[in-house]
Amino acid sequence: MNDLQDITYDVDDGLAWIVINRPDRYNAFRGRTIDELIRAFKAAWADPAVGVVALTGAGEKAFCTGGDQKQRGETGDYGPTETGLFEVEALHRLLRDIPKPVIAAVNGYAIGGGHVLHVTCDITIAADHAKFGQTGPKVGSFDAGFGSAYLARIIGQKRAREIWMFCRQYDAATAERWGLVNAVVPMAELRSTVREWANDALALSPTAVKVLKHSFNAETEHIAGVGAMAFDTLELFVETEEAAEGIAAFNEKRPPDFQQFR
Ligand code: S0N
Repeated sequence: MNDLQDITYDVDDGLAWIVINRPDRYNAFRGRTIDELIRAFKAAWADPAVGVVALTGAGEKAFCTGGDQKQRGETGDYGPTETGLFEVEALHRLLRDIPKPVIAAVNGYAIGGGHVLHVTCDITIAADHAKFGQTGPKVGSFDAGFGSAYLARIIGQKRAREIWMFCRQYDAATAERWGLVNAVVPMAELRSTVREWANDALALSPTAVKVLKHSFNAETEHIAGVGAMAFDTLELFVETEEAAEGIAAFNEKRPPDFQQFR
């Protein structure tokens, strides 16, 4: 993998590490980041030397804080991409479809579209300082596909609705209690813990694991249809003054004022 700017990709003894490498933006993604993530996950899928994939963020502040709000404030979109499309929905599909376990190693904030990324991974292992939450209704966006409906399958309707309707942040202990993460460890042990989990998975029959992953997916596959409609709706919504108020408020470091849109 060459020409990577926003991520790094390394394979270590059967485990592919994909690292979102934009720490000055708290590992928020732009269009290019999504393109590179898609390339990396496809490379891991195609490589017979890879049996498990880990997704994490650079540094200790953030796993990923979703769409790059500074970029969005400047240009109204997430910047140029290879195809002209902003392919975050395709990335969600790929995280589900790649027939190998994907572990989110949450090394800090998993917020907004970054929270959706860990939700879509098979397993989440979090550092004990990690924070979780959605911000869409605060910043003029939403993920009404896997980010909400699949989230509710994982932690239940009441808690999923709380996350999206109140936009609070939750610590790692709460996330573990809710079943949103599989394990919580000190930051210093995050990578080694992922390595141990990967070793256990790498010892198993890849075909059995592949078929099991497809079976787990099948039960929630219909959410992709709702998600497609939701992303179409989001494209229209982000053009509105209501959405613009959310982005402007974040970039001006003030609370949004949505009163006139009620
Ligand atoms: C993570 C938070 C809670 C951290 O707060 P804290 O500790 O107070 O630090 P800050 O001072 O706020 O942040 C430190 C520096 O990092 C920058 N930064 C943080 N997050 C982002 C970001 N997402 N984009 C760009 N920069 C970011 C800060 O600006 C700050 O920099 P300096 O020091 O230079 O000021 C807090 O930072 C926070 O709440 N962040 C924003 C989280 C957020 O709202 N993310 C976006 C949520 N929405 C999405 O992800 C949806 C995108 C999407 O999927 C989509 C899909 C398809 C079609 C359209 C869309 C769409 O949305 O348009």
